[in-house]
Amino acid sequence: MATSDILIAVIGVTGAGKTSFISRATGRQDLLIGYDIDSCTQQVIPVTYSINGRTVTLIDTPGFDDSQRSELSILQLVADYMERTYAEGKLLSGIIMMQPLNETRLTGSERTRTTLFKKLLGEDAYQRVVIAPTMWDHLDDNTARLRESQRMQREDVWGDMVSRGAVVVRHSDAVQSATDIVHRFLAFDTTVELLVQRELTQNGGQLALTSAGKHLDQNMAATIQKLTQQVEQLQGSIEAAELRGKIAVLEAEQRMLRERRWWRCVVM
Ligand SMILES: Nc1nc2c(ncn2[C@@H]2O[C@H](COP(=O)(O)OP(=O)(O)OP(=O)(O)O)[C@@H](O)[C@H]2O)c(=O)[nH]1
Ligand SMILES: [Mg+2]
Repeated sequence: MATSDILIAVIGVTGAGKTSFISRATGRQDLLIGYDIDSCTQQVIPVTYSINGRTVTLIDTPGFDDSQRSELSILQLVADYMERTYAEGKLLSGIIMMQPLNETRLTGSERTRTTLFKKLLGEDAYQRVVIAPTMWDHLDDNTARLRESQRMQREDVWGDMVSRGAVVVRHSDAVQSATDIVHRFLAFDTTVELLVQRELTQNGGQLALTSAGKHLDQNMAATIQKLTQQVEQLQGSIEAAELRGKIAVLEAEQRMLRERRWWRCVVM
């Protein structure tokens, strides 16, 4: 679809620097940026501004790995917003996927989250993805390069995205860096559909039947299984009781994902 307005989704784990990036790009000082370990952005928030007479909207999203809300509620928020805007004919020009590089190792949680993002986007959208590593300002250049190339070489991280056209562009937390990244999308005069948008439209809005929903379901099942094994080993202890509580919460969420087709978060 041809477009004059530019719509860009900004996704990434909590604390990746999504809201800071949008603040740098737009000059907005009133956006809620996190200064402690708790995740900050709680809603999908579109921030609109103008570049050379063109309307640009950067869509801020709550980060997964949220310290206050479940992955399900965040996925539902993002999926709802994408489904609703898709139905209104507001399609994306592209996606900025932010990833902090400050972890010493490539963690299982980063790989799982990256897979969830890929399931949301779908392979056809990779050519419109800018992967923006952040938090490398405290690293020496060699370390930053090493962490980037490790992720680019692995198919289960950025490798498959890069081979299908995604580009990796470091963001330095500076205005110029944010502006340069946004300007990349101005060159596109067509839009892109996300896999989750197509799937939700085709299946009548059932998140559980989307690729991202199925991936989350599998993750929850694997976590429940792991916790159940731990409970068996810790029988009778206080820790076992705590783990049983976690299992009960996860099982309830899994039921919610599978059964409550009508369950929706309200997005203003
Ligand atoms: N060193 C460094 N700090 C950054 C960078 N970008 C953001 N920060 C800091 O990281 C913290 C989290 O930034 P946010 O912009 O709130 O992160 P977010 O991705 O919006 O997080 P959620 O809203 O929780 O999903 C803030 O203290 C920022 O000042 C960066 O590139 N380098
Ligand atoms: Mg934020």
